[in-house]
Amino acid sequence: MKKYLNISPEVNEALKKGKALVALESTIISHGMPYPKNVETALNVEKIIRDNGAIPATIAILKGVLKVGLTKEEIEYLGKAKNVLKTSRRDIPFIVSKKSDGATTVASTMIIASLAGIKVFATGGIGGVHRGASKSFDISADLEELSNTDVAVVCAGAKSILDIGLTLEYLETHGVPVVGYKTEEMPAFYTRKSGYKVDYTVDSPEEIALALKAKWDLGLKGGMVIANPIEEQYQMDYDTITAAIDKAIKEADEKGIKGKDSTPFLLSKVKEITGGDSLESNIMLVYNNALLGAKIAVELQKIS
Ligand code: PSU
Ligand code: MN
Repeated sequence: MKKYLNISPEVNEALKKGKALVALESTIISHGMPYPKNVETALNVEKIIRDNGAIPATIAILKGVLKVGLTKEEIEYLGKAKNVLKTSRRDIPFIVSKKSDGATTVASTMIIASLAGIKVFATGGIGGVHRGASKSFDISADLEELSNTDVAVVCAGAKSILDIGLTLEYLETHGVPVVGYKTEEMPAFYTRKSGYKVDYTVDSPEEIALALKAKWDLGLKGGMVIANPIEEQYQMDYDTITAAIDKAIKEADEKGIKGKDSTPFLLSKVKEITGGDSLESNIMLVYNNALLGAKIAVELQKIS
């Protein structure tokens, strides 16, 4: 394992001393937001986590090495690079063997976090069952990972580029709890409402930590989706975002965009159509998730 995994000195020390840690993904940097906002956001997220008593561990694959805890320079590099590959579970073997650079998705970040011993991960949104999946079979590997790998994922729900109802069904089948933080409704990333209910509502980070401990103590493998709605003042107008997403999906269909290109294409189209408003909401919800992730990591550390 040592040959493949490189843990930064700071993260290593935190692991040794039993400090709270929060993993962070890198596809959000390379494919989720434009430069320089992506780098600025990634660095602010790390600061929020530190300010709330935990150590951040941004994860990526650089020259074939699984890196846990990127330096500022490495984050800057990923933010600017054009040839970094979006890396999910199936891509890891080749990114490693070819010594390439890979930005990690939710799925691969969970895998690497778990290898390092990190249990809490904060991001923006998870992948899910795409609209029209009954024909395309496009279901994100993130969902399969959530059913297998013991890492809790704090997100702002799932974007309605996905079929949120089918995503929840899939998670139920695979035994992944979907928990709403101070909400009974599954948030839809840019908006607090989706029309779908979460399985459980929790009102404190401590409650989440207790449920995670129980799950893993009992050997119930897999993660948990902690759905943390975007703050009221930053959410987008429901009709505006719905129209933008519908338009983006139509364009993707017309252009025949499929597979791993689908999510990045839809994200950037929505951003373009909303004239950057969606980017501002996106950034604010990531900060909100970083804050909650740090609090959960601190609570989990107290009881483990
Ligand atoms: N959803 C977002 N923003 C993102 C992603 C999803 O709102 O940046 C990224 C994450 O890295 C996620 C990946 O793991 O897209 C899912 O891609 P796919 O649907 O191809 O599995
Ligand atoms: Mn897909």
